[in-house]
Amino acid sequence: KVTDAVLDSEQEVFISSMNPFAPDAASVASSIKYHAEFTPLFSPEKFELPKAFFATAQSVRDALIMNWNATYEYYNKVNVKQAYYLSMEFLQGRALSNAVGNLGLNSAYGDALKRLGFDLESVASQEPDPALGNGGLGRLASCFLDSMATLNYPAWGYGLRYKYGLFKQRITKDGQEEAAEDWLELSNPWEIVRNDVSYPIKFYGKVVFGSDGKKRWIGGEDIVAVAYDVPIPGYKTKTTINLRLWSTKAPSEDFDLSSYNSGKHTEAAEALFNAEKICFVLYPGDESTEGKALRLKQQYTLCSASLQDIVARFETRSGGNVNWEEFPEKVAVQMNDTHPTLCIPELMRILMDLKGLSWEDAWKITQRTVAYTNHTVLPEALEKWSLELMEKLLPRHVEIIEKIDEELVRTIVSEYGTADPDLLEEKLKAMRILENVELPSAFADVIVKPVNKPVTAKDAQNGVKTEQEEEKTAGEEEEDEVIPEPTVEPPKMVRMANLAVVGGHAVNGVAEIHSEIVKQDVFNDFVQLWPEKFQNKTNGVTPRRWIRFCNPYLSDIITNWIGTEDWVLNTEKLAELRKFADNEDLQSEWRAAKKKNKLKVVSLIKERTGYTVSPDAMFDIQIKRIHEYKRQLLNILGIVYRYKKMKEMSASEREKAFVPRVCIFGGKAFATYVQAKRIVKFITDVASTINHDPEIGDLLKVIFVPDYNVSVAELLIPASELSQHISTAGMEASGTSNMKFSMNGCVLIGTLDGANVEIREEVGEENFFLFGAKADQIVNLRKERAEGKFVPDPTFEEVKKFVGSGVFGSNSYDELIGSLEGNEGFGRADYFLVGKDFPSYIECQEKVDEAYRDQKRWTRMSIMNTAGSFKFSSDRTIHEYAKDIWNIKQVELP
Ligand code: T68
Repeated sequence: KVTDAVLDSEQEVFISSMNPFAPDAASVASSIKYHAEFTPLFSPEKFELPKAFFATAQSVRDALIMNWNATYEYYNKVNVKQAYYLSMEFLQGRALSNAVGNLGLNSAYGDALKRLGFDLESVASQEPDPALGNGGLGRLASCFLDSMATLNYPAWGYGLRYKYGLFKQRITKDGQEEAAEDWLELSNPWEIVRNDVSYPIKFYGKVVFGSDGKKRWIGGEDIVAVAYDVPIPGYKTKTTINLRLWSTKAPSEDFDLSSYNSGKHTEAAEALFNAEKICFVLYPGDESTEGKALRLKQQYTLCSASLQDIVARFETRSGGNVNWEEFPEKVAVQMNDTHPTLCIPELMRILMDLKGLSWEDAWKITQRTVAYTNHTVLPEALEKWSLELMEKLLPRHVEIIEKIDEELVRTIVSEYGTADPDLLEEKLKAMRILENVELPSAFADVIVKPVNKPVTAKDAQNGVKTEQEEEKTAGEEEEDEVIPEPTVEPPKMVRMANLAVVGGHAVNGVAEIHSEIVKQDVFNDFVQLWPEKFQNKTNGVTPRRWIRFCNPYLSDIITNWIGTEDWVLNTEKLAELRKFADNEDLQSEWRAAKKKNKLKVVSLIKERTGYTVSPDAMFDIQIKRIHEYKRQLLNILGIVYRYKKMKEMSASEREKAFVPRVCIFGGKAFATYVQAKRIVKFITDVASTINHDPEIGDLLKVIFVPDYNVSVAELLIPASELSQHISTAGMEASGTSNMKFSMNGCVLIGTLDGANVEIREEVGEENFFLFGAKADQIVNLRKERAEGKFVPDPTFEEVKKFVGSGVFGSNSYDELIGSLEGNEGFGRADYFLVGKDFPSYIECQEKVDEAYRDQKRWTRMSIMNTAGSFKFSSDRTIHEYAKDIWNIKQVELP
């Protein structure tokens, strides 16, 4: 009889005989050759780079799978509490170097590939960059997975397997163009298709009472979610956790064979297409109703498949002895922003309708299980769904949401009473989950005043704003003249953030200042009710990918000077560099490493843009999504100002006055975000004029690196000397690239926003270039602008005029520059306060030049940044989530 013990011991023998920590180059080479031979993807005669990549990846995957199985088995055996990180985005970046590095197999794989006539770096660069995310939120999720595995936390990621990642960006003479990112074209060597792990997902249909008197959701459209598993190795540990991505397909019986045979091929396959299209793209356009429905289907698929899977695992591990009250002691679900908020009604539905629990029990369990992370305070980014759409697509969930809303109204009424109707009305308006929806009938006569202000037909056509939004943007637009008749009903909406706050046991922001704004502004009314729910968890990034692997030159220097490589796991050790900050030997090694990284970027720029830049100039970088609040426009206008000043000087004056700079931009603009696309176009126009101006030469170059992604960041960040984090104060929740830059010895220029505030505290204010208005001044500044009290600085007027003079081509940039005008013109009257911050930005940039001229001082600043960046490891962040929110313990595999 094969017992568990026999299985365990056999497995252990098997694992240790194939110890992934100790294979030599010869056995690795034979494993690569084996996979090359049996990889059916390429022609058998040739063994070229793409094939070398796939064969190497498959060989690494063997090692991963052993650890991954062992990890899963062990968690099953000890039945630990597990955390599940649900995210619509995981921005993983390439996996090969990361896996080889985490397994400690760099030299084995390096040597093996050398024997086969390749080098590891070129092989690794063959890997397509999986872009299943668009920016900070998705990359954070991936950094978290690395830390969870490294720290031996029992935790998994759940996401969607999009067929096409975030679009590929091309830069043409017209600006940004988007093309499909077919990252799966040659297949994904890291994933394991789990046809044995699939769940039914339902849309539409109706709710009926079953014979037992319980609600049932029946009919509608059925699809199937299939699991694709991606093993996630930790650094120097056997723990290998799982990222489970769902793909969608139609149930096999949905293929209409008789239609197909009668020649109606398209109709026969309609159900197939309908199911598969859910996972076609990340962020399908959602202007149309179909687009909105598709996005909602994506979110529901993630929530439903993941929760069915989690519940099934809980039941299995309970071994026929299920006690639902224990569910929150075995499961923690973290919702990465509001996109997975449907977890709340879905878990309620599963517990009540499928497992027979009462509302009260299901609600207690749900609340204790789920927690929510907020990543934005921008009102337009707080998700809302049309109630009408949701009712059609998810009728049972809407019933549950209505009941949650009703319970919330009960709580609010009992907290605030009815004595002050204005106060009660205000609270209900701010806190209810359902917006523009009458009060539940039980409360119909509690409130005398109508809860929702009627809007005019004209408003409705223009897209109705809530009062909350109206307050936020007050002063930006002239009040619309109120036309009395006819009035229409404002759209009924479901506010996902409110649902997430009500349904979860913890709500966290992602940097100290952001969590304060969340508490004092966005969710202030909820804080008064449940102060204990609100927390801060300052973001972090993995030091493995973001120093150790992307910057081997700097890593070796750090290890030599600190005397150990432990800093990769205990970043506090980086602080020891402080005592060598003025040491001339360290300084010259430090500069040499930076230079080597800059040389790599010189090649990248040549290859991607055709421009030649000097590695001796200062590399000044801003890479992030293109967004008005991130203020790439402030940066480029600063460059325009610098260029104008240069043109007014003689050659020798110019050289004395300015430090040579290569100003590098990278980032994608959302395809329908017109103003962001104008910014891209403007940057590339300015670049083209300046880069071709023979008078300027190497003194100033402007580069827009097309198709920015994780792999490009891994090259640019180590090479950067100055990095820009210049958002309008209060608008960037945290930022995480600021952390990566600081770790890699870049000096930051930035506003007091997001994690900049904490970075500056850690690295020292003398090692950070600060400028701009503070978050608590912004509201007043906007008001002043609106009232016409703002007097723009002459430098700002000068630069706008210069742009208008046509130096950068025939384009007028009216809409772009017009958006910066004070009180009239194109829309938002410099809502992001570019004009207000311009003079202090320019002044600060002069200080940057001055500091850079003194290379000793600059290198000291650079070292102090790396030394002071230790707090920003995602290991620290994950420990905090594990302790304060998930209540999970580290479990080391035997
Ligand atoms: C980012 N948010 C924050 N959102 O902007 C950034 N939003 O400050 C923070 O550091 C980071 O999250 C991690 O906390 C995003 O990246 C999105 O990408 C997004 C996507 C869909 C809808 C709304």
